[in-house]
Amino acid sequence: MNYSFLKGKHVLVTGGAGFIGHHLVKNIINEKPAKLYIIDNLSTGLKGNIEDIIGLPEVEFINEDIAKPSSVESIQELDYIFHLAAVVSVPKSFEMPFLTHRTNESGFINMLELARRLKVKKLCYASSSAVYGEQTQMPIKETATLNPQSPYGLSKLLNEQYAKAFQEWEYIESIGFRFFNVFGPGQRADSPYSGVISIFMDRMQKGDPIQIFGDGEQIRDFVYVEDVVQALLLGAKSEKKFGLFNVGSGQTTSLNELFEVLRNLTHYSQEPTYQEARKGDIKKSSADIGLIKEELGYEPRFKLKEGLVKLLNKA
Ligand code: UD2
Repeated sequence: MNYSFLKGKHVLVTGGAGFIGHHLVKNIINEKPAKLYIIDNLSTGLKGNIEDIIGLPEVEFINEDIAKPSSVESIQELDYIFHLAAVVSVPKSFEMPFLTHRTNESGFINMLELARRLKVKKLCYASSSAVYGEQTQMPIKETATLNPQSPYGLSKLLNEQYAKAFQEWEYIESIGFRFFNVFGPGQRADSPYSGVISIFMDRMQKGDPIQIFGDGEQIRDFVYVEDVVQALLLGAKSEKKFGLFNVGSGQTTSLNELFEVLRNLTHYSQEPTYQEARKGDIKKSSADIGLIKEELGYEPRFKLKEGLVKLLNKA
């Protein structure tokens, strides 16, 4: 893909030390932007993810909380915002609804104000499949009736509504991406809030026991992180003034199937233990990716197994 539109531009990535963010930052740097700002308060992101990038003369790392207006005060010129900083876990959002609200909603409004102040060309931001909640029709299209079932899902829905309103009121152009289950290298495995693939992979490699919450028949669309980066960059490049798109692989896998694939890849010999489903856990989550393919030219490049092999080899 050609993302040379970023050459010589001023770009901000929030959450740039995080899982998706550091992959995005590496892709952006290759396009030779004039300036790349990275804001991250390192609450879940790791400075080590971007250590080599922080040293570059065109990069400015701002170790700040995105919900504070002061975090962006020093920025005086900007073409694109990629806003990924957020509380990203459904269980954590139940435990800490205020923190989720503050980070995800105040942080988003801070980005809208910044986009307005500096007349940014496009605000590309992480929404989530969590805006859908439990749905009956699979795969899920963007036109589905939204039904968030966690403080996290609610916060992302509010982001989308603000984005829509600010396009009408203030002419701010934005594209929101409803990420399904993103996986890949650099996703942390060391917290109960980590993604299931990173947890399973880590435990299998260490020979530790694995828990499956619920009956394991819940289905997910697991999308490789480089495909998510592709979607974000296509969004920034697009002429669309407003958009909301699913970002997935277009394929679904049950947790039991995932366990088997990973078990074979890692030669893990133990059986999982089944435990009660987690609060807010969605049974079926399957992405229809027709719209993003058609409108942005998105084409996922990694099937689940390929992505898992890359992850295993830490590509
Ligand atoms: C994903 C997103 C979340 C939000 C949500 C929307 C990730 C990491 N999280 O949450 O941000 O967008 O979708 O619905 O992509 N599980 C186990 N054992 C474990 C860990 C997890 O069985 O040790 C189960 C978990 O209960 C769930 C499934 O695996 O049914 C996937 O869990 P997850 O935390 O990776 O992602 P999910 O779908 O809850």
